[in-house]
Amino acid sequence: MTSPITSSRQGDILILTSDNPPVNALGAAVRQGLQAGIEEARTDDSIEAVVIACAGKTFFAGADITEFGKPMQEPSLPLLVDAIEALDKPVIAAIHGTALGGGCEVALACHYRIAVPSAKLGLPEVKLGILPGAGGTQRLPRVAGVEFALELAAKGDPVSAAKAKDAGLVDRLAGEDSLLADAVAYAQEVAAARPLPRASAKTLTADPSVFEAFRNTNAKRFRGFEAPAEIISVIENSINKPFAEGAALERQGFMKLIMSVQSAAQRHIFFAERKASKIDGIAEDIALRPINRVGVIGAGTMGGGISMNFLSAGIPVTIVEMQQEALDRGTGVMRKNYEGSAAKGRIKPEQVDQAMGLLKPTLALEDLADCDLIIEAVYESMDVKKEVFGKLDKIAKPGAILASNTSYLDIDEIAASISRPQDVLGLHFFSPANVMKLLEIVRGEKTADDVLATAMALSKKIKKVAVIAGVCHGFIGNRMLMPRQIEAMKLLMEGATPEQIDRVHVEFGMPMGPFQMSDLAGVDIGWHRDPTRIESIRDALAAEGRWGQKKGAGFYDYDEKRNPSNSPRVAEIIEDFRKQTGTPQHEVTSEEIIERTLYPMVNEGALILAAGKAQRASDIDVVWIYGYGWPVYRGGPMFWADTEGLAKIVAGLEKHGFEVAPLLREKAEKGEKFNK
Ligand code: TC6
Repeated sequence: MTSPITSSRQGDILILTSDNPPVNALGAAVRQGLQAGIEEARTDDSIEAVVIACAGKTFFAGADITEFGKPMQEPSLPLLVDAIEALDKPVIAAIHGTALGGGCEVALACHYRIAVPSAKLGLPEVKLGILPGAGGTQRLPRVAGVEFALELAAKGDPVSAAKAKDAGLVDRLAGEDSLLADAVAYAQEVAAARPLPRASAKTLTADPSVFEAFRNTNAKRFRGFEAPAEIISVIENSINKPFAEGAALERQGFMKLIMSVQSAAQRHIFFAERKASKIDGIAEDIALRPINRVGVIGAGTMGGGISMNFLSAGIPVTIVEMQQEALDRGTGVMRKNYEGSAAKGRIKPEQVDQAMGLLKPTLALEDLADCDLIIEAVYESMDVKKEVFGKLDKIAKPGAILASNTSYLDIDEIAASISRPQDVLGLHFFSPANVMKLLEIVRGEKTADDVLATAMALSKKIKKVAVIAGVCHGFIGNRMLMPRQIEAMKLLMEGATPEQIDRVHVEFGMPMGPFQMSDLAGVDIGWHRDPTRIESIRDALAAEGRWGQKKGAGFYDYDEKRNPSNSPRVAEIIEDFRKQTGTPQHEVTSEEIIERTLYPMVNEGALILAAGKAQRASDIDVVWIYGYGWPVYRGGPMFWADTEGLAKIVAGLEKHGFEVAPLLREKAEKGEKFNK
């Protein structure tokens, strides 16, 4: 087998180039090739310095994650980076694309680092539930300071080459198109310089208060995760110690984390997210429909948020409303949102006008005639949606994709009501649509393959994580949410309190529990259709104007800053309902809450899977991670069920009288898992 590493010479400079598409992951063959190259440099007296570079779109983007959990082939990455650093001739890392994880650690082991301005550097291991295990926790703080290292390694977000240079992680910026030439020139310049700047030779020092301050500032972000805490403590415990001692602590931490369920869960999601974009039965190279202008019907919260996704990606949007006032209000909110992002430094000030300049507000539906994709975000009613689609059928140009943002309604029924069902699909954005990463792409019975593939490709352009869902009530996410909400209400009736149920969910790792979610979304949803009806606790709250956060009262009371507190009035309402219905009371435990609210979600997931409404179990996990904030360290509901044991889930469901989904039972009996 040919090595992915080629060695070539420019005068007395040895150039080692890796070509291991797609991302130059540091798999065994790459490590072996690099080791051989370093050995060549060590033994060949005519070589004065070495440049390590990569072909293709990026510098090494990390260790090869697919090798984790398998027997390690020599040389290990820690051994390789130590060998690079130990070479008695200068080694220069020539960085483009992304130098991530093990790739960044290779760069840190090099004596000099030169990068193109567009490059990014980072230690994202924490996002896979592990820590930089090839000296990264030790070399980075020595090179760029403890605070910078904590930011990079414990949070995992990469930095630009310019920031890396300011911090000392990059020594020099190259021309965008002359990286190799600049790196070789750099190598010639430093070829004779001694002593070689070795990161490991420096002493790691820091003010001890830095660590506590960092933990406190990021407590919310790190809640529930094991890896950030381990990374911080490895760096903290290495202060004033020789490199070898710190490296040994790092190794211990790495071995502990790589075996953890959290890391398995996070790695599962890494691959699940990428797998979700593959559509079964559709060739990856299918010709896509061009999308040069998008139409959005409805300038409310949803329509505005949806539009912003396209504007931010540079795609012009025509937005339609029925009344001038609503149109002005909607576009005003969009501008305010952009201005808010600019004030927080998330976008550049000039990007506000750039994005808004791509927006064409109008009151005329006919103005959508030149749009390639039209998304309706109007009132959630089948009659209203059909009326809108009927009009679009006449207005839209041939081949335009017609999408509904419905959360529940039957896409096939909408499609069947017009003359071009093949162009219809669901694009279910999650609120706030400009923020939430998830997009459910709903595949109708007649949706054309190229329509689906175009939507998937577009989702990447607007930086969404998209999942294909089949037509069913609530699609994947909301369909699974329903049994959870129903059980949570039943538990209230049987003796639990909203705060108890919410607490169990938050302790599990969810951003909020079922009642906090109701208060955020609106307790009054669905109630306005018949405000005289008071058949449930929800109805009673809505009838009293307790519509949730927007009214300062829902399942909780809220102060002006929206801080919640327990509501004596809600307790009374619950008690009244318990008495009226004569519901037997018992003491509800945390275990029962988990079994009765989360197990039925897994059960529903199994039904969805068996009915082909999700392509794969991992897609369901992706929906819950990106649409509802399921803790990524638990890998999504189906992965979590696998780790709990499917037999345990089945037993729990049976104990509480649920009908077990046949697929779940079958897998439990065979000892199988949803995710292999
Ligand atoms: C580490 O380094 C630990 C070190 C310590 C050791 C002791 N390995 O994301 P894309 C695949 S941990 C294997 O769509 P992009 C990916 O699955 C690692 N495979 O591309 C996909 O395969 P598919 C630390 C990998 O241009 C294909 O490459 N590093 C790896 O949108 C394309 O990926 C990271 O965590 C990998 N490391 O983004 C970085 N990376 O085509 C992880 C990617 O079969 N990678 N693949 O579906 C990324 O963040 C992004 O891939 C990217 C490129 C920004 C490099």
